[in-house]
Amino acid sequence: MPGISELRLTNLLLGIDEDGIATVTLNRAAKRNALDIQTIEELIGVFTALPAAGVRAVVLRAEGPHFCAGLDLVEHGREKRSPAEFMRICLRWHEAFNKIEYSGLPVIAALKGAVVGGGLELASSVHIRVMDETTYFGLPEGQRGLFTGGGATIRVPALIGKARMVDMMLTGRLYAGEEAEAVGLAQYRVKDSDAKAYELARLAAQNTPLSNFAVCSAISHMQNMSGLDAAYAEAMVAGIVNTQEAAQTRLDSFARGTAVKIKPD
Ligand code: 1HE
Repeated sequence: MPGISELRLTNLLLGIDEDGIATVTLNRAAKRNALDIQTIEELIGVFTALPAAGVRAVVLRAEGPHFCAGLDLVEHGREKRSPAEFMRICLRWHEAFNKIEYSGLPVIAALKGAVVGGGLELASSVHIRVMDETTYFGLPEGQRGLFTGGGATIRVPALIGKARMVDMMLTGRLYAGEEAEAVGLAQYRVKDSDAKAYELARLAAQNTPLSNFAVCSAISHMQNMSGLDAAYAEAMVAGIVNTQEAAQTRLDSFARGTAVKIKPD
């Protein structure tokens, strides 16, 4: 498994600051950050290496005015892929987006402009989505003679429900602004999505890494289980997380009355 320093990136930019906040930037603005196979392979490499690199939270952002225009339609049209070839490509997309969702690291996406098709599939794999006033969401696959292949059929209904996803794909309906936030496509709607994403990443980074690992992997795994199995798995995870050494100072400070109280401002 290549470490961070061995990654050769052309379509992504990667930085890690002194607080362990990583920034992954989609860097194909001239192509509206369309996802070609090179970008997918780079996402797999980056999100494989980040958990082992002492990172505490990740901001996923984009260069240019659009977050991501989805599948690279030009590459796809040019390559004239067979069904088997495209199925294998979809499996690489799943690998990339599963690496994000199950990474154990909080991944916060700073959205803007188009978040469409595969761009929405990518955005729906992160843990917190922050949109700005330019952000809009769509699934134009139906209009392009295509179908989703990067996990949208699982993740998008989990956010907004099956009926809304079907409508988006059949009619090309776009969601933006207050409506997009209200249906659940983003948890935050702000003026500057980059700034808010970093603020949230810094907050999440204050939690113990083991708690964040559980939040950013166990909850997703549990959604795939029966209720009975999920409850059992929850008890197992809590057994490990809630007895961790790193929590002791936090418990002690609560007992002394010096811990922060959980109240609205
Ligand atoms: C692209 C792509 C792309 C732009 N693949 N090259 N996704 C879509 O159906 C969305 C397609 N894109 C658009 O509708 C528009 O480009 C945008 C609304 C996102 C932006 O519009 P605009 O006017 O700012 O840019 P543009 O002039 O359309 O595009 C600028 C360049 O980016 C241009 O290349 P150039 O070499 O002519 O300058 C475009 O060709 C290129 N570009 N979007 C390739 N998507 C696993 S299955 C998933 C299935 C899907 O994702 S379907 C959804 C596909």
